[in-house]
Amino acid sequence: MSNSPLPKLSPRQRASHKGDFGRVLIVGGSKGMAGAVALAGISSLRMGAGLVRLAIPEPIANLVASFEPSYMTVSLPTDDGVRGSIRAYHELVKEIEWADVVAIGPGLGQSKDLAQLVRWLFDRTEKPAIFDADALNMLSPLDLSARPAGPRILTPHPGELRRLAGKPLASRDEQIKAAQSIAAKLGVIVLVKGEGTAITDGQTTALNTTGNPGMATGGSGDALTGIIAALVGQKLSPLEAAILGAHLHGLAGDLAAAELGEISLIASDLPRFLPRAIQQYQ
Ligand code: NPW
Ligand code: AMP
Ligand code: MG
Repeated sequence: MSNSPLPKLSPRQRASHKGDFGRVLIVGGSKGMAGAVALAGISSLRMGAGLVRLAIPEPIANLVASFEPSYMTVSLPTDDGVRGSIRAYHELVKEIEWADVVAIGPGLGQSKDLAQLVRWLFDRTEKPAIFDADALNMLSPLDLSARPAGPRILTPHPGELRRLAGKPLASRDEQIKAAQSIAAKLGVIVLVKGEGTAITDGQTTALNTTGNPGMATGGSGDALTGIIAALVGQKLSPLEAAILGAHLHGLAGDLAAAELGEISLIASDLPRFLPRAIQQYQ
């Protein structure tokens, strides 16, 4: 394990504009899980993304748009069969062309058609992409025979990692070894969540030191996805983005817990406290 100094974010040039800070596309959301994709989007904006667009299913599009005026939304046809999926695929290709970085998974739900979309995105897009939550479940068990076409960050919690690996991983040590093996074989970054989140590219493994059990609450991980996407959009390498993202996400959680207590901390507190975490880190 190695813990090098934290990656730096360059100060903004006075004449910079939103196009300089990354176009982030987040694909997720489903009926009953509209909040997950919104949390990812808000967190991405708070982490400095220049533009954030959420690609969400038609039936929840207005609801998600109403949560926050600062992100954009595009509604995807629902995947009620092959036809819906093909239309969704075409829509998504257009959006990916627009984006500098894609994140997929928060609140996405699972279906056969969606699984095809996720698989295609993982294998084929050359854009950097973050895979979380249901997107990871739909890649499980992970095929380790071919490397993806672009940079990838996978952010499983231990349950998702177990599904990815396709076998039980009882100890933290086993989890980290499995993550290192996946990272080395596929040339990807794997971030294993939990107390002491581990981030590995297969060669080096960093352990995060921020965060607290108050963050064991629904939606915490969805915020992390948005944060990491924003950092990739601001041109950190995937490994740097995952390391700094985990640090700032945990620090936001620590600042929130100091004010609100671990018991009352909820996921939407994370983007609210993220600005203070960023200021403290800088
Ligand atoms: P067990 O019980 O050990 O067998 P899931 P999720 C395991 C969305 N959300 N250590 C554990 O399995 C997400 O974005 C939406 C060990 C547990 O039963 C996803 O799209 C929200 N095991 C979707 O919900 C807020 C662990 O996995 C199972 C573990 C499902 O995501 C909530 C649960 O994991 C949520 O984020 C650990 N640390 N953690 C919203 N507001 O819209 C989990 N497990 O089945 O992958 O469910 O993580 O809730
Ligand atoms: P998820 O399960 O996807 O919602 O992700 C939960 C997030 O909260 C991850 O970033 C975890 O690292 C963090 N988290 C959950 N429990 C703890 C804990 N006990 N200590 C530190 N961080 C935690
Ligand atoms: Mg999660």
